[in-house]
Amino acid sequence: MEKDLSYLPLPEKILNSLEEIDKNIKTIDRYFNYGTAGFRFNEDLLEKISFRSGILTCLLSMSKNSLPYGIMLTASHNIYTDNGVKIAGLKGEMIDHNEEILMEEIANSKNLIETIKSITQKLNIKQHRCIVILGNDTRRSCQNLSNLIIKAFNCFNSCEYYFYQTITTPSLHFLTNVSQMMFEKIGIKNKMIFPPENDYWNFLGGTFQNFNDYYDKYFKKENCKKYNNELVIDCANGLSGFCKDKIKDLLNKGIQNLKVDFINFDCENYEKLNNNCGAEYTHKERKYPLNKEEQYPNVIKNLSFDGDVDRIIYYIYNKEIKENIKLIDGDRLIVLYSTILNYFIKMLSKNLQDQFYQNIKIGIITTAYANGALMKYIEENLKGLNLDLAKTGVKYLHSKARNYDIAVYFEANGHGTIYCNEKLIDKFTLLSSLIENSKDSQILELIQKYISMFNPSIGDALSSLIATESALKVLDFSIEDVYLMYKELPSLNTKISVKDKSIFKCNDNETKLIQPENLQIIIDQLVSKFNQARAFIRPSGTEDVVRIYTEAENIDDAKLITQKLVEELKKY
Ligand code: G16
Repeated sequence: MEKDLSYLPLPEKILNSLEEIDKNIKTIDRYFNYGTAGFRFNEDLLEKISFRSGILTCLLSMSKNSLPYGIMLTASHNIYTDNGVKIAGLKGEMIDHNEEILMEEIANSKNLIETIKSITQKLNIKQHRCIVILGNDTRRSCQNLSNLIIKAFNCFNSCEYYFYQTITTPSLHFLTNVSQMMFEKIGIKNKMIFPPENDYWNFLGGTFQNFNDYYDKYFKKENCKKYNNELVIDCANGLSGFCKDKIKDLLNKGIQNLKVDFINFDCENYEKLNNNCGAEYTHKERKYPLNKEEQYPNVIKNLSFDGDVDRIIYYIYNKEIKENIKLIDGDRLIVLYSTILNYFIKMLSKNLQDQFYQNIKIGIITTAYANGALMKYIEENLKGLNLDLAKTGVKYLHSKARNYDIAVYFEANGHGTIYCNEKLIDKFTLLSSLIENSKDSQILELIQKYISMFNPSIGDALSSLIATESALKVLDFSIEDVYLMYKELPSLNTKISVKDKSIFKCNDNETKLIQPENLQIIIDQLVSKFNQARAFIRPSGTEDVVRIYTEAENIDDAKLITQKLVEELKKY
């Protein structure tokens, strides 16, 4: 970045007060990196990072002419003793790579004042008004860490902030986006008015109801026969437990006869968070979460959220199956959403259908964790949709999604959304101009109403929930029908601790290790001995572990490959 001398330095008084607070916070001697989903460490390591993240978020807002930014305190799927700081930037999306670099610079600075001065210059800050919102999950360390962030806000004379307190991660991203729209509407000269949290719930409830009412009015022919209208939600003892009544109300808005019950909703006993329950547990262990079998043994359709409600994993209950349970994971959600989009598009008259596929570029984005059978299914059944692989982390999938008009992006772990490009509205207008009959216009409207249920900023488990239930109802699918759409290859997800995970470096889409080179040679030789086998190793960006993914023609082969790789990793 070129030096620009026209920036406006922060007054010494502010710098001194920031330094005064900072020096009283315990310094930890290690490097902190902004990982897959922000800074994520044990709660004891996060005090300085939180305070300094508060400072940088203010500077980022200043650099964008006071555009509101957001901070979320959460460690999502991690153990209750961890926590994390994640920043929501433009449009409520994850911050960009340059902003992440500044986050690391300030978090690791040995001379805070000098670093702030240099960042102020790099960002070419020309005014000091900043607007920030803050939210946190249900962890015990949130109160202390949020206080530290607020201390940072209070050091700036012209900081306007709103603290939403306990709130889900996707809603904080959503509200950052709404705050930015609000700010632009109010005009830079006026005092900021922050959107209430209810704007988020109204968005979900409104779009859910709107889609289902419209479908029932213009398209519904007969009552559902296969749709399961009983659902049990596992709250991971986290944020969805905190807002379970709102979730119940939300579901009633779109599908009145859906009977919903909750398990694992105790978010007051901290140590229960994600413990033998939640989306990460169900997905990785492939076991029923705690209390499911005891409390609701007769309900077939179930789902688990993760701690901060950005991931969702459906599972099918069958009392005969105790291990390797049947999941509707992110892979299968991709198939379901692509299927319903295709189903709507195919309802259009032939000419408009062709125009749709020609003008609107639809993509499917996933990661190396996607099952080999999903890739095959897309190739064979969803022709015309482009498939793209990204690195783990929704921020990477989201950035690839920008290359499409509509992108269905999901990680196998249940984190994702349907992204729509800004140009999509113009493209729909173009298609509308070609319409010759009113049915086509209703179908285009229906498609738009369907995709409007998805959180535009980030993966959101509640958006996925209402979009899944709507799709199941429209297609009149039982949850088993989704599972039977393709036969997955048996796979295993394993994690192990190593001395230093930073020595493991991957290629762009994380399918191979670049370093240690000989370990990749071992993986290649090993998988070549088995049918349809694939394996990769990558360092986690949210936990202090290395992850192993293995898939093969049968589970015994997958277990054997995993076992050998675990042995190899013990050498590191
Ligand atoms: C976060 C990210 C996800 C990622 C997951 C695991 O999820 O948002 O995109 O898949 O971590 O990442 P890693 O394998 O690098 O540890 P969450 O739900 O914990 O925020």
